[in-house]
Amino acid sequence: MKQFRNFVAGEWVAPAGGEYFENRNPADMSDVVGQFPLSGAADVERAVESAWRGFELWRRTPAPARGDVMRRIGDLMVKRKEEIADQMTREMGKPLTETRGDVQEGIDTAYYAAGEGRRLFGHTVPSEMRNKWAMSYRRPIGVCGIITPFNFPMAIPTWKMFPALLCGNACIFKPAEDVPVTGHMLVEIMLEAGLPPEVIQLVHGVGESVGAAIVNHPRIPVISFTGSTETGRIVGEICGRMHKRLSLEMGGKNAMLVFDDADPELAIEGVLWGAFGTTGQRCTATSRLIVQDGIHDELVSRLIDRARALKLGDGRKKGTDVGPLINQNALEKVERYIDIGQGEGADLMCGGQRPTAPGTEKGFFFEPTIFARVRAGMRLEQEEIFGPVLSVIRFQTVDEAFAINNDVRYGLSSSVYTRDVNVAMRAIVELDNGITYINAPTIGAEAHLPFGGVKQTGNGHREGGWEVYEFYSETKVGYLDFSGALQRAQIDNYLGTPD
Ligand code: UN1
Repeated sequence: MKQFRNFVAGEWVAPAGGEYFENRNPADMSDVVGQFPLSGAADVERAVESAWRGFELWRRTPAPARGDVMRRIGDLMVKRKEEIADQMTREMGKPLTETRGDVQEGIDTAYYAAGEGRRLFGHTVPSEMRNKWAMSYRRPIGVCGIITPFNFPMAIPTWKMFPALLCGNACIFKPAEDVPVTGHMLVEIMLEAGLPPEVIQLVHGVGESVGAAIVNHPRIPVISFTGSTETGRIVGEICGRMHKRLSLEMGGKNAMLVFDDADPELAIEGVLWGAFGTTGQRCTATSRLIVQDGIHDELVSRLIDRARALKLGDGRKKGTDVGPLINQNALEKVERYIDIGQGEGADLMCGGQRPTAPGTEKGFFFEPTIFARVRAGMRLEQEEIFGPVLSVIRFQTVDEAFAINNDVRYGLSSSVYTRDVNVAMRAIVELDNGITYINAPTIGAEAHLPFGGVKQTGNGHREGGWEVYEFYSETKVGYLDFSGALQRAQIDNYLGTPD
């Protein structure tokens, strides 16, 4: 069986403690993908030492040259797209169409970063004084700790690392322990593209040891974390105490609002993709379907038929619509919510159990599940499940629908199906989410726009687009006085002072 290594201090190395964990295929637990380092604080320590050396070199590399490395990374990802998608499906479970999309999101992010190497704009602004200029530019910060989840094994690490690197920082990367192969391939590609070795450090392992060592390390001033709101809160507390710069991307309880005037077929296609794509394991997944009275019964009955017809199975096999959940814990969590929903009096319309179809017995499969007659305020309607479970809620008026959407502690994405432009525009303005889609599902953010949510989904930062470059750099201001005289800001009356 293949034994993988960390990449620390410029070489592929075994973990200091010599321990390994197994990575298995969630669609077939008898398939072992490989053994990966179960690293600890000593490995992180070596990585930090080396990353600061890498930083000293990399920060002096001009941004356009750093951008060239990003472009070559993108080119290599294009070349290896099929191979990466195949291995990603093997370790993570989602169908190949989705893992190809995940790699594509990384490619898009690489090329965006390549272009940013020739922008990375600062400002030149007028000074209060004559013969004086004022300008700002962007400086790198240092070593960034990058802690990523299992559900987008390529896209999310690239969202974080490519902007961090383009800005001139070094990265210590801990991929989720469920998806270490994709992380390994990404680092291989970065090195082949010409990234100086000490600029990237890959430390495999679990959150409790490697993640905690990164977050608590005094010489890692920047942390970017995507994961649960519960873990994010702990990370936030530590980073707050240690004065670290932190970007958090956490839970969601995203809703699709369907109004009576919507095209029902379009809405059904959208909700099937939003709720059951990636087996519901996206922070952007549609977990609430809020439907207006007039269209409710027809929409729900057609939707149930369509959900029942989705084909569960190995994501590497043709015809599979929905793959497995990531692991036993995820499966048990979904099962708990089936009990919770039934206990709260919601109607289980389809799914609600593990499938019995041949080919699903060795993996963490769960049937696409729909609950109807869910009422706002139920736990089923409020809490993130991260699985293929959709709750349907009925509404009468626009105000009521908007209030239900907004009355959760999360605020990542929302989606509205209507032909009424006034309702659509009101939704963009009034829904408390980082992203609102009109006539499209809650998933599918594009790499060149800011991605993130309000309330307990995040902490105010965005990934993607132009905004993420602010997070990974520090603004420095330069004043240049070429008057040859002492000019005093705020003191001299520049309007009335004669030459
Ligand atoms: C996530 O679920 O953490 O918008 C990210 C989307 C994808 C990214 C999801 N582009 O659904």
